[in-house]
Amino acid sequence: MKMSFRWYGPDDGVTLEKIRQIPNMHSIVTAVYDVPVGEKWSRESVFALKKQVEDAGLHFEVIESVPVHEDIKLGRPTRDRFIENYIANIRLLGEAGVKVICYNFMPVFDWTRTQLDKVLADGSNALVYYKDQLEKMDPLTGELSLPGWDSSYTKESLKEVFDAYKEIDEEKLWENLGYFLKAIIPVCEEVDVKMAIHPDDPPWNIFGLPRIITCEKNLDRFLKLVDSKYNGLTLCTGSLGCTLNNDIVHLVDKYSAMGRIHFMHVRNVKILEDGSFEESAHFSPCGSLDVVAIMRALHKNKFDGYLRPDHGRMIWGETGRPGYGLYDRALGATYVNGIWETLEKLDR
Ligand code: DNO
Repeated sequence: MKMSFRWYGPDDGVTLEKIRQIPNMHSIVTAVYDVPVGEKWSRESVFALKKQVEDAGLHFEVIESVPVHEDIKLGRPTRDRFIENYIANIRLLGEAGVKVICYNFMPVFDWTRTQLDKVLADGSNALVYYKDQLEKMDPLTGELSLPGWDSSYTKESLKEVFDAYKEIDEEKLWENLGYFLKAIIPVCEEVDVKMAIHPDDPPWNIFGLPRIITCEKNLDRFLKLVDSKYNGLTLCTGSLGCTLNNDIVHLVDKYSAMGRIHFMHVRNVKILEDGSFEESAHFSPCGSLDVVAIMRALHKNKFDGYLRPDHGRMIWGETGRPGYGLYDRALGATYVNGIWETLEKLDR
C-alpha cells in the first residue's frame, strides 16, 4: 500500500511541505488545473508539477483526474478529437513517470452533495447529502455550488448539455464508455499507465442524468468492457458505500483479489434512515463502514497500489476547500497507517 494525498497545486493552502510531514506519505495525487476539459496538457506544466512534487521529497505517480470531455460521454461525432487529446495526455503522463490515472464517467456533475458545511454534533463540519435538499435543487434555474462542479458552464450551455442527455440512457452511456476504453486502453498497455475509474458519487441517477458506475453488477460489466488490468478501478469506499445495497468489504476483497484496484479512496459515511448520508470521520464507529475490515481485505490480497484518505471534515477551525482540509485527512491517513502496521505485524 502506497499512502498518498491529494494536492490541488501551488494555490492549495495545504502545502507540499505540510503533506510530507504526515507519517508514511509516499505520493502526491494531483492534476494540471488550468487547461479546459478535453484539451491537451502541456509538457511544461506536467514536468513543472513533477519537479515541484519531487523536490518536496514525494512521488509523482498518480493523476486525479484527467477529465473526460462531455462529447465523449455523449458519443458526439467530435469525440474522436477529444479522445486523441486524451491519448496524448496519457502518453505525456507516462513519460513523466505517472503510473495511475483516476477519472470518472459521470454525466455533467462529478460528486454531488447538498450542503458543504453541515455542523456535526462535535462542532466540526462536513459535507452531506440530504434527499429532501436534493429534491429542492434545480441545476437549470438555481445557483449551484457543488464541490466537484465545472464552474465554466453558463446557464445556456448547461441547458444545452441537459437537452443532449435526453437522448442518452444508461445503455447508450455504456456504449460510449466502451468506445472510449477500446481507444485508450491499448495505449495504456503500451506506455504502462493504469486507468482507474472513479465510481459515481452518489451511485444513483441524479437530476435525471444516467449514472452507471454504481454497483457490483455494473463494475463487473465495466471490467469486461476491456478485460485488461490497465482497465481498473479507483475504489472509493464512501461513494459506493453510501448505500446499503453495496457491500464494500466484499467489493474491495473481490476486486483487489482480481488485481483490478489501482487506487483506493478511503473514507467513511454515515447512512441515515431515509437513504441520505453524512460524511463522517474515518474511524469506523463514526460512520457506517468498517474501515478495519476494508483494510484487512486489501492486506489479505497484498494490495500494493495507491491509497489516499479521502474527504475529511473541517476541524479545529480550519477553513478551505470543502472536504480537502489538512487536519482531518491527516488523521485519516494516520488511522489507516495504524491499521496497516497492525495487520503487517500480526501477519509475521
Ligand atoms: C471527490 C473526488 C472526485 C474524483 C473524480 C475523479 O472528492 O473523489 O472528484 O476526483 O470523480 O474523476
